[in-house]
Amino acid sequence: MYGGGNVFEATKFDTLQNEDPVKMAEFEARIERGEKIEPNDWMPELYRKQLIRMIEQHAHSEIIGSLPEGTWITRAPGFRRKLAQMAKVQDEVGHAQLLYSAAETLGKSREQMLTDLINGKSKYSNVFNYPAFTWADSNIISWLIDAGAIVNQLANAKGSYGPYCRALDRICAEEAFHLKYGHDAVVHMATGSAKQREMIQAALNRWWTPIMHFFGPPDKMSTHTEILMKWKVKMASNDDMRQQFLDMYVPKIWELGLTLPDPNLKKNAETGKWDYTEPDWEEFKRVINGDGPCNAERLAVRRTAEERGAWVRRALLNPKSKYVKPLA
Ligand code: FAQ
Repeated sequence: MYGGGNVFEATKFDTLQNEDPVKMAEFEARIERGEKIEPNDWMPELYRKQLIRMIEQHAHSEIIGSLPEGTWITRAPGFRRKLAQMAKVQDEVGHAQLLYSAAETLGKSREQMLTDLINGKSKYSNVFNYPAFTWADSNIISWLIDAGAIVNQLANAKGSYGPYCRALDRICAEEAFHLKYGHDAVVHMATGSAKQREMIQAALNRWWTPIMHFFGPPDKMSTHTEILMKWKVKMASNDDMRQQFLDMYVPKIWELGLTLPDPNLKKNAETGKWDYTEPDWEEFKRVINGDGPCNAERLAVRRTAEERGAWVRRALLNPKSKYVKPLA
């Protein structure tokens, strides 16, 4: 039943008992028929709050997610890779803009969302709280984190909330380039010198647990999946997305002669699903609640960016500023 567990210190919301049952039935019938819900349409408060929570976290993940790869722009090997890395990071920040706009249609201001991020009130993806020690770490992010993001986003782009789905469609188009870029970079290292192979293998070992965590807690521990799937916000459960990722990418990783740090990882012939060792969910819990290796550093960088950009926002909002054209 929705709202039961609080395993991961998940956000608690009110139930649906105050909603008008007639409107509620119409709303759910529309979703059942596959119609899109648009910002001015009637929606239960819980749908609104859940969407704000999820889209906002997604937007934060994009801007915070640009930080580990961003630090590699100046150190990327060669001018071509520097340019590509810069373009990718710029795209991720652009995705955040699209997502903040989608979340704003539900009534929460961008300022409030950013305030909640830098005060540590809002979550963002676990993976971006880990360091990118080497260029190989950056490549693993570009390939496999983007791959995970695409599995999630392609599914959810077919969901029920119009503005979020349209943002996801645009994001997926760009992510497809990121995936090729990341794959190319990993292939380059995996087929390079012994040192390059060693670096990419070490990075893969470091990132495997965070990647397994990326799709969220196992379904039996997930707080929001039931209601989000009922309302077609999430189009597959956490475990199903994780399985889909394993299906698509484990063979590609093995093809490169790389190994994965889980001796139990194998496709089960009977179930058709991947067996794996449960990643440490206590670690996941700590990381998403602020106590990962880089949480403090990531938020400090974001805070500095807010402070440094404050004068631009002030100038834009000042009607007397010579940089601001009055609205026609
Ligand atoms: N990290 O009940 P559930 C990217 C939290 S974009 C942190 O299962 P839900 C692009 C969850 O919020 C990556 N927290 O939650 C890129 C909840 O806490 P709350 C981001 C997590 O919502 C690539 C609690 O645990 N993508 O990478 C995580 O049903 C490369 C209970 O969990 C999205 O945000 C996690 N991994 O399912 C950028 C996609 N998992 O909020 C740069 C949209 C769970 O109650 C470089 N979001 N939690 O306090 C979703 O699809 C869903 O929100 C899930 C989680 C699947 C992430």
